[in-house]
Amino acid sequence: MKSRAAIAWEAGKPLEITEIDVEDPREGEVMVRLVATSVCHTDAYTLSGADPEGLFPSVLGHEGAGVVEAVGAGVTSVAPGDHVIPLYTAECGKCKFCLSGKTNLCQAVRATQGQGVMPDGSSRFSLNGRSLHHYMGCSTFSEYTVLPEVSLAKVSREAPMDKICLLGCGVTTGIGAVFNTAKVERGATVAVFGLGAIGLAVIQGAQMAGASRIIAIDINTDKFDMARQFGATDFVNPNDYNDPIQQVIIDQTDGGVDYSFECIGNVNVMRSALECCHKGWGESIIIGVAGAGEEISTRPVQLVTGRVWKGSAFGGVKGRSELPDYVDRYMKGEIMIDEFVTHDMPFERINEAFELLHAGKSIRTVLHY
Ligand code: NAD
Ligand code: AHE
Ligand code: ZN
Ligand code: ZN
Repeated sequence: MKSRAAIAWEAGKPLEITEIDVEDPREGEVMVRLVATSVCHTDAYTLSGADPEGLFPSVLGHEGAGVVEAVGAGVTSVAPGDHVIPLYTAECGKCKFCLSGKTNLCQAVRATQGQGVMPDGSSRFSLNGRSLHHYMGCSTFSEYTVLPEVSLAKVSREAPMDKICLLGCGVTTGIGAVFNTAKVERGATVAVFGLGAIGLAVIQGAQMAGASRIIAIDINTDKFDMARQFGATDFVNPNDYNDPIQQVIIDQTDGGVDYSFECIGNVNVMRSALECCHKGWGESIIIGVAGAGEEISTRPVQLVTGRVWKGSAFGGVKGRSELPDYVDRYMKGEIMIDEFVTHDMPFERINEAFELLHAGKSIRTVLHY
């Protein structure tokens, strides 16, 4: 199969739009025709060269939606014509992780996924005979892609793909982190660091959970209007203060917030996010992804005195069993997605989508195949 795709040849370089070859799905695999994809900051992070798992050349992209084109032997849960959302967090339902009831981090295909190949160790992508790596088990920056069956959520055919593609990462990650990881309760106070799609989705989740105060924090004040739309009640630009931002939040909240979320990927901000939590019970959730070699630190007394540091991947959501319901809730008007889409473009303009994200001018750019 020939497919339009954007190739990441090397770190820090724009993607090249070209036609690649995509092999048929093998046993347990599914070929999907993407209808829409968006660019998440994690794609930009990997393209920057900071991702220790980053491989080149590769076909990036992990926030998409499409239609099943063909299935390999033994595939039973989806069929051609089904509408699907690719999952970078698979759900096999059988591994130790899936059976634990404690995590969404299925490990069935995680090792090979990190090596940029399918579970059998080979790639389905090539250009002029040269093999290209897969990315996060999804590679949504190709019109046709191949995924393991366990990496697909089958969703309603009624839902617009150019919106529900955002449930493949950003929107689900933020809302899920609020409900599954932090378990924010009614009346709680919340601080959100970073107001991209992830931070805004956390704000949406916090409002749904009934938080009494939602403090939106960003150095780009253009993001505040959008944060207000999603339910933020307070707005803080750290650059307006001489004190460390954790002290500013502590002063504004009678000792600190009940929950904080780091949605940037900055290890210094992760520390601030922990330390602005209330003594005795405050919980800080790391969502942002930091580069190779970066480490977090704080004084142990911060934890000894009751603050809790947690992390969240894909919002703790089990994609195959839970994502169809997220789609249905969007269709019923219970989850806002449209508001995240600040730009729509043909797929060929994908490099502009990266530029807008880096410039802080977009929340999500949806690319149409
Ligand atoms: P984004 O670039 O759209 O948003 C980041 C925001 O942080 C921007 O508004 C920016 O102005 C702000 N920011 C940057 N430095 C800041 C600082 N020092 N203080 C306050 N604000 C600052 O990114 P996004 O797509 O929303 O992704 C956010 C992070 O979440 C990234 O690190 C991404 O890799 C990560 N992510 C993690 C998961 C997961 O499952 N854990 C899922 C998706 C994305
Ligand atoms: N490859 C990176 C890890 C990046 C990371 O933490 N990814 C998140 C999803 S980001 C989506 O935008 C995740 O799901 N992590 C769980 C996992 O298994 O990687 C690195 O630093 O090695
Ligand atoms: Zn993402
Ligand atoms: Zn599993």
